[in-house]
Amino acid sequence: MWDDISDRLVESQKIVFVTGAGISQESGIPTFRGKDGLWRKYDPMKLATIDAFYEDPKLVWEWYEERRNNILNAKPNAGHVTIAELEKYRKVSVLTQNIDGLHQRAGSKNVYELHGSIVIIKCTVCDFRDKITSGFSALPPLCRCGNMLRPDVVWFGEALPQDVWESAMVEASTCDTMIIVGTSLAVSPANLLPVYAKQNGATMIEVNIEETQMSSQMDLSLREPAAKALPEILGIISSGKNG
Ligand code: BJW
Ligand code: ZN
Repeated sequence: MWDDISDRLVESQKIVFVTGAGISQESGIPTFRGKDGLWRKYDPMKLATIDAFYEDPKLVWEWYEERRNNILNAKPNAGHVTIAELEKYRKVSVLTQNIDGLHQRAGSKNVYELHGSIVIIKCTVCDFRDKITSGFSALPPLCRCGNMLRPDVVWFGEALPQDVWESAMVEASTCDTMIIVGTSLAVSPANLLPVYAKQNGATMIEVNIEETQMSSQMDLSLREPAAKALPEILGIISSGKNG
């Protein structure tokens, strides 16, 4: 299996990564679904929708402040660093559902944040939008215009940023290799990106400790943590050798 795939990896010109919470798990950031996932402890509909926000903005903000604090203290792991390193060898882009900014902090240049960013804060009414890394003394924080601020992330029922989504569709449809890392592929429309790549005939590789709903369509599934599997892939590409 590896023999065939390593040939194709060595020949690849454009690699697109689709990443999810699993890649940051080894940086100490919890995933959403699965054994220790956030949605085991919290109800997504009470925290990650606009209705929930207006219902109890303080509760939603407390949850985000705790996560912002954890994320700002987290460091990219070998998975993120390997993807950034691959840019030395191939054309690489990263379509991430993560809001933690760890790909950029690891050095990746072409990162598309499908679900926004937890460090960007925007006003619910006016066009204020800025990067804010310090904590807020009162929750919910208010904008200079007097209305509530919110994290610039995409909640359920909200559209993805249109320019990011359009670029992501183009990237997915034009790659020769797609590597899907640490995502359950349970959330749409991000879970369509592998479908676009597959339709374009891309080599499909999945890195996930568990099976996903697209596992059967993969050319290779690596059932290993991202920080272990991605350096193996880099090793094959950078050496230009098979196996
Ligand atoms: C490892 C590992 C290791 C662990 N190494 N692997 C019914 C009702 C309402 C809505 C819908 C509905 N049916 C469908 C919808 C649409 C909805 C949706 O898909 N819902 C499904 C859950 C059913 N989607 C939306 O609402 C989206 N918007 C939309 O569709 O808009 C339409 C529209 C169009 C036009 C106008 C208006 C609207 C928006 C989706 C937004 C998702 N937001 C969140 C929260 C972001 C903010 C925040 O973080 O606070 O995004 S939810 C959460 O899920 C987060 C993630 O990005 C996303 C995906 O999760 P991910 O990354 O896959 O993580 P997990 O935990 O699921 O998986 C981790 C994986 O890693 C696992 O497989 C592990 O095995 C693996 N793993 N450790 C390798 N070390
Ligand atoms: Zn405002």
